[in-house]
Amino acid sequence: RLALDQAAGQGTPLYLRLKRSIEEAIEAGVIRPGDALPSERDLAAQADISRVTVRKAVQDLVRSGLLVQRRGSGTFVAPRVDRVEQSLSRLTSFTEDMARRGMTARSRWLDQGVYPPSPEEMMVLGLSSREMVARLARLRLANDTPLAIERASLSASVLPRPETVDSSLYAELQKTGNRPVRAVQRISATNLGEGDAELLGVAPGAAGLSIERISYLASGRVIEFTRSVYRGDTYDFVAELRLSE
Ligand code: 16G
Repeated sequence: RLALDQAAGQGTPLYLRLKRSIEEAIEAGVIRPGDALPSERDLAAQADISRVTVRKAVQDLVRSGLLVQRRGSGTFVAPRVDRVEQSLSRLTSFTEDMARRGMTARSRWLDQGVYPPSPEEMMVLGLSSREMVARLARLRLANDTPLAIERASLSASVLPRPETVDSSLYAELQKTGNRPVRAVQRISATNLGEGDAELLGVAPGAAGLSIERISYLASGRVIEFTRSVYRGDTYDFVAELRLSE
């Protein structure tokens, strides 16, 4: 049961007082990350205020990222994630990175198909307009927490049936001797658009890291072109720097 915050002065607007009590309930662990919030109607009845006031408080908390709304299923306390530290000097796969931390990598597939290449894919992967490209787009989760959206493109000659990749792309490439041995990665700041934010369970406009990876085989041939967005609130990329001789 949520009551209006009593500590706040009587002059404090009702929606701010409700907001404060929801924040306190989360801080105190009364409602935990992942828990559903009572419905707008129930909250209004419990606190004896109007639904408009409840909506305003809830919207504010969604905007600040403390609550998340999932279309059709309601409002939830945003999952809390410890920050993950990722080395920038080793060429590893998401599955390996998570396993090393004792977490299970999971994927929700968004696309697994073969398409005619875009001009950019032709250029980066060195494809002609007659060749095809395999695209693998997925939401990547650690245990059950979404961390990133990855959109990979590979020549379809290397991966003719992308729908057969079920958990690890690099493990699949390894089988055919096509696992990359070198990659160039570009990281830039971004604000998450509505669609990506919803998939990642954060507020629209939240900070993200946009990452482009181009991976190479030992022969120098480009094998993978991947564009990803990582949640800015969960990832730290770490690199070791040395004084050059
Ligand atoms: C990493 C790579 C991604 C690669 C994936 C393979 C970054 C930014 N991206 O997430 O380019 O496709 O690993 O992981 O590090 P998988 O073998 O688990 O599918």
